[in-house]
Parts: sequence; structure tokens; C-alpha cells
Amino acid sequence: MQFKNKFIDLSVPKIMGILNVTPDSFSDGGHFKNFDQAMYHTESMLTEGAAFIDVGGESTRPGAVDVDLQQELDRVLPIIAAITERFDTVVSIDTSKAQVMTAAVAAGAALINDVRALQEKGALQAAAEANVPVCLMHMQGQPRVMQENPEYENVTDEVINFLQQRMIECEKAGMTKDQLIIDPGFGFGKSLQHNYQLLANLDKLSSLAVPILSGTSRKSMIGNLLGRNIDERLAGSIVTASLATLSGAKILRVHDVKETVDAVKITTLVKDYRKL
Ligand code: 7PM
Repeated sequence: MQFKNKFIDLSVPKIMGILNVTPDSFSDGGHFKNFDQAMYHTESMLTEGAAFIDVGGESTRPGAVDVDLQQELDRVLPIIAAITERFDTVVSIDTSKAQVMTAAVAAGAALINDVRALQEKGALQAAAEANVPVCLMHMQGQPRVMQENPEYENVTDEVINFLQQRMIECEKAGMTKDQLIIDPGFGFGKSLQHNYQLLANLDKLSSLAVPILSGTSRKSMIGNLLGRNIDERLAGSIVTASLATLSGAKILRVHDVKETVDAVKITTLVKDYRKL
């Protein structure tokens, strides 16, 4: 798949490292500290084998209130520009806002990661004009309320139908199929059962014939099942990344890059022997 001038071979699964760009508690005092931390974190994830760095300004997090546009731009743009300048990687912008997409791609981002699958005003057109690949994620409801009462007849079928419709809208807007990535959206308007049903049936998403991205890292589907706090979810994160890989996921969006690289290497080797 082509990400601006960089080609990434997704026939071998790749790791996307999550970079959290958290709000500054002080207007400038905390600013440089956060910036330096982001650069160190990026460098270490790349050394550990990440192919993508996902930069998010927190607007899309479950339970989160919408972040102000200018605030989101101020948080992500300097980071994206600096990563692009300093490192040889693909920066992904985790946003739903058209203006953030446009500005982030101008600053160096080569992938748009939208948990709202380009349903916000102007997003389809902004992504088409940006002419970079897009990850379309499924979500039921909106972040603030989506975990209150998620309901499906068949979660896998509904996720596939939704993603298929969004792919059609993307192609109508001028994007090509080879620019699309799909994601079932683990934890986004899904009960524990829904999440595991989806993981069990992840291979069915391959009927849409575009790369699958899977994000389960440190999520509640692990914590709630196992009774583990956020800092105790590594084993669960590795198992779910491995299972997703076995089901054909091509991008694993994770916090723990080094450990996931190892897990994906073993899983891919076994998966490839199976096909012979
Ligand atoms: C709190 C809860 C903070 C959940 C952050 C999160 C995905 C994503 C996120 C995903 C894609 C996280 C999530 N999750 N983008 N953004 N797929 N494409 O764990 O699963 O980072 S936010």
C-alpha cells in the first residue's frame, strides 16, 4: 500500500504504535515536556519495529467530550511535523474532523485514521482531496454514550455492512479501493460479548478485500474479562493481537510494540505454514 512516497508491504502484518498527545496542563511550561516525550516515545516505538505512528488528540476516545478544533490542531500538528522531519515512518492522524485531516496531511501525515469512518461534515471530501489512505472504523453511537447499551442482531454482519457502505461512499467521493483500510472498532459501542464475537469472526471482514486493522491493545474487553487494571493487560493484548493476526489482520494498533512484534512474527509464521 502506498502512503505518500512510502510503500508498505501489508502482505506481512505491520505494527502501528499508539502515540498519545495528551493535553498540556500548563500553556507553555508543559508544552516542551510533552513534545520531547512524544519524540522519545516515537523513537522507541520505531526502534522496536513499528511501521506506523498513530497520532491522536483525544477527541475520539470512549467517554470523551469533543475536543475544540484549534486545541486539536495545536496538539497534533507540531508533533506530526516533527516526526515526519526526523523519522522515516508513516504518521497516521487519528481524527474525525475534516480540517484536522487536511492540516495533518499537509504537516506530513500519510494515513487518516477515522473512528467515525468519514461521516462528519466535510470529512469524505477532505480525505479524498488529501489523497492518502484512510482507515474506516466501525462505531455504534457516539463516544460519550456508546457503551451505555450497545445492541446488535448480529454484530459481525452489521459491522461488515456498515464498512461496506462506507467503502462505497469513499469510492463515490473519488478514493480508490487500494486506499482503504477497515477496522471493526473493538470497544466502540460494543459489549464484552460483542467484542469477542467480532474477534472470533474477524476473518469474515476479509470478504471486503481491503487490509484489516485491529485495535484491542489494553482495552476494557481485556480488562473486564480478566479483572485487570490498565497496567496489567499486556498478556491479554498480546493474545488478542495474535488471534487477530491469525484471522488476517494486517495492521495491529498497539501500545506495546516490542512484545507485539514478537507475537505477530510467531503467529504469521504458523499462519503461513497452515496454508501449505
Ligand atoms: C480510552 C479508551 C482511550 C479507548 C483510548 C481508547 C482505535 C482507534 C482508538 C481502534 C482505530 C485506544 C482507544 N481505538 N483507531 N482509536 N482503531 N482505527 O485504545 O481500535 O487508543 S482510541
